[in-house]
Amino acid sequence: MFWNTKIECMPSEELRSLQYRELKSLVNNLYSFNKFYHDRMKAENVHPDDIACLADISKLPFMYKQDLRDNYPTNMFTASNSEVVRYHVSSGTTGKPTLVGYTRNDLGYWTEALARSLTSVGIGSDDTMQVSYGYGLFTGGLGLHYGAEKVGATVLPAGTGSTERQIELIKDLGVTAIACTPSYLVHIGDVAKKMGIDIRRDTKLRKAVLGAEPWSDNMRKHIEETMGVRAYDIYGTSEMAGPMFTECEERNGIHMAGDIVYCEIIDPDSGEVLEEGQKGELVVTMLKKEAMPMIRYRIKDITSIDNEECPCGRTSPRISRISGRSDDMLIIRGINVFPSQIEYTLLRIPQLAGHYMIIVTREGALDRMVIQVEIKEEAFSDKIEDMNKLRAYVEAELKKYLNIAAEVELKAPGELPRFESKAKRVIDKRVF
Ligand code: DLL
Repeated sequence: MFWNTKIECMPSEELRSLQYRELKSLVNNLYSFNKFYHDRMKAENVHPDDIACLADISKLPFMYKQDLRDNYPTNMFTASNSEVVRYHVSSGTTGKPTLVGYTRNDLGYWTEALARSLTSVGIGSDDTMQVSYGYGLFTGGLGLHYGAEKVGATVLPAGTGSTERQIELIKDLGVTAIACTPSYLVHIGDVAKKMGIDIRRDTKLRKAVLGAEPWSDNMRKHIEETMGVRAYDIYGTSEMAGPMFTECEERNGIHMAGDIVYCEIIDPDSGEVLEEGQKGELVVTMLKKEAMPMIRYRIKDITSIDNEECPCGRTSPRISRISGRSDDMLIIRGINVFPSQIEYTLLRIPQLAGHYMIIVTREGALDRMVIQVEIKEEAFSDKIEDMNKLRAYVEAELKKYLNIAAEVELKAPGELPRFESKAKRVIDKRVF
């Protein structure tokens, strides 16, 4: 099912020439009318005339989150206050927040992107969709709300929190689809079980649109097997607009609508553009943004790109699931490891539940990593030797697949923190 067949299935050649035209006019406009972009291009000795084909985009300078911070709140805006109709604010972990502004058209194509995405996973007017992302400054709630309304779904704006009430609503209102973080859905599953509600048997919930944090294929399997819900990955960042793009039914990568965004993958160290299929840092150019343009914005998420037409018929490039952020990568005694790889390895082990924490400390010159992970109710045993055996097995698996020595602490069901919005599973206490 397509929302906008003409664009979604546009022949690749045509799509690329559309992208080039959009890029060219964007660069011309910004060079002429925007001080930030003009100065940045001048400093790098690039002129709009140097952009003679799509690949020439690599001549343009990168943009960084720091640019948004330095120009906080509105110095990078290219629309006047009377044209801006919405703000969202991303809190971030350090420094000033970043402010994102939207014109009416910006809200329009954001919603269009979500309408295409939801349609591609089979969510439409027959669905009742519970939006359990945060509403407010975070983009998740309002973004999915508008997208779901656009496709005609009945929207339940649940937001985060009051989990028991959310579960009652899922049951009472016949909710068929939910949008939330993967970690929150796992929590919903656990709480439902405690309430004596079997999501698969007692509710109509069948689809979940999960994102805003990295999650692994094994987390997907865990969710699908325990709850009977088909889970789809949704991706986006507040600088792009918010949540925007999902996998289709094929689930072989996230479709990055080519008329809205142009994606590149670069080597994080050298900044060189990498070949299709190679893993690196995602760089996006938003082709339609009005209030706050983004050219070659370095998101820092690690992924790869696939330009092959998808069996679903869509021609937009696809990115592989995000393996983490380049700045979230842990270096433990010289070995690079992403938290999502740890998750993947843990959730291969059937006795373990989807709740874990990674704690890194430094003792003397040595890094120490402790992984706390909950055991499933049915796998929990009072016998110390059983638990020791399982612990040793988990440690050996981590060593085998990731080549890291980690100490594992097994936790009883319910012992570790639960997250309603983005999970914060890594505590790195090292001082660099
Ligand atoms: O998290 C937007 C969003 C809301 C996406 C709801 C999906 C669903 P930010 O708060 O700006 O925006 O955070 C963006 O979150 O750079 C990634 O590191 C991470 N992220 C978002 N979606 C995924 C995903 C929203 N599907 C940052 N897989 C991004 C992995 C994700 N990481």
